[in-house]
Amino acid sequence: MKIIKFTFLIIIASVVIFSCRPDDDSGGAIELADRNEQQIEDSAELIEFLNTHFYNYEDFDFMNPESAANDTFQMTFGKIEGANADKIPLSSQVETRTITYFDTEYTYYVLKLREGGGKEYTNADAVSLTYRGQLVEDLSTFDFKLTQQLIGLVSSIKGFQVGLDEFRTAEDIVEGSGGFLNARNGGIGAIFFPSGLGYYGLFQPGIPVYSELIFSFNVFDAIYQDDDNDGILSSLEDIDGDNDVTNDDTDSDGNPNFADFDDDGDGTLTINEIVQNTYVLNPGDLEPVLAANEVEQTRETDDDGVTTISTVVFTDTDGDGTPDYLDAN
Ligand SMILES: [Ca+2]
Ligand SMILES: [Ca+2]
Ligand SMILES: [Ca+2]
Ligand SMILES: [Ca+2]
Repeated sequence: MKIIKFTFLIIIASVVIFSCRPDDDSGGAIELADRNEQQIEDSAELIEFLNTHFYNYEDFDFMNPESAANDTFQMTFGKIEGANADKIPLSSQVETRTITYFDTEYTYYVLKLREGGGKEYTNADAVSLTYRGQLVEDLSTFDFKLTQQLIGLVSSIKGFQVGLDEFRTAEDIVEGSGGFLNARNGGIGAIFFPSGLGYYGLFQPGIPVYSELIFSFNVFDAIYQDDDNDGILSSLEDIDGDNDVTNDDTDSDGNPNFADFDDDGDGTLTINEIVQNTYVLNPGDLEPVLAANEVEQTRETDDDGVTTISTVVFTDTDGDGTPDYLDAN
C-alpha cells in the first residue's frame, strides 16, 4: 500500500484500468462516478460516522499535552453504543475544512490533539511519521506503520496532503531503548476525508473504490524538498501562492516549476540564475540582514549552538520585477 501517487498519474491509471479491462475485478466500474454526486454520498456517510463514533480521548493527557506520555499515544476508534454509549462523538471534536479539488467542493475533518512543537513544513515537503489508515465504512485497517516512514506530501493523495499540512514536527528526536527513535512533542492527530480526496475510483489493496478514509498519525520530522535540485526549495516554487506547487509552470513546458530545473525555459539553468548564500552564526551572533530579494530556505542548529542558515537570492538583473530565473527575455 502506497500513499504516494501523483494525482495526474491516478487519473491516467484509472483510465487505463477502466477502459481497457472491463472484465477486471475492480468492481466492474466502466467510468468514474460524477464527482459532485459522489461527494454528496460520501459527505453523508462521513457525518454519520463522526456522529456515531468516538476515539480514545481518555488515554490522552489534555492537562499536559506536551507530556512524554502523550508522545506514544496511539489513536483508536470505537462505536458509541453499549458500555460506550456515553462517549463524546468525534463530530464535536473535529475541525471542519473545505477545499475545491477537481472543480468540486469537498469537506474534510481534522482532529488535532497536538499541533507539534517543532518546525513547520508545507505540502511540498516530505514528512516522517507513524500512521494508521482505516476505512470509514468498517474501521478496517488497510495500512499501519509503527516505525516512522518518510512520505513526500506533494505526491500523496490530497486528503493526506492537506491534513498533514496543519501539523508540525517533533521538537526533539532522541534515541530511546533498543536504538528506537523517540520524538518529543510532535504533531498528533487524525484526518477524515471523502473518496474524492482519497483514491476515488481507483482500487487499492484493502480499499474498495469510493472509500472515505481515516488516517491517524504521529509526526516525527520533515525534510524540505528541492525536487528538481535547482537550488530553490519546492515550497518556494508555488509562484501563485495557492499552496499547490503542481499548477505553476512558468514556461508552459508541462513540467511544473518544482520539477523543472530551467523554470523559464531560456536554456540557462535556474541554479545559474540565482545566488545561494550560507550564514554561520555562533552563539550570540546577530542575525544576518538579508537583501530585499533574499529568502531564507533552511536553518539548522547543532549541539554546540552553531546555526547554519541557507538562503537564496532571486537576482533581477534588468530590474523589471521578474527574477532572472523566471525571466526568459
Ligand atoms: Ca501554485
Ligand atoms: Ca516548466
Ligand atoms: Ca524549478
Ligand atoms: Ca532559465
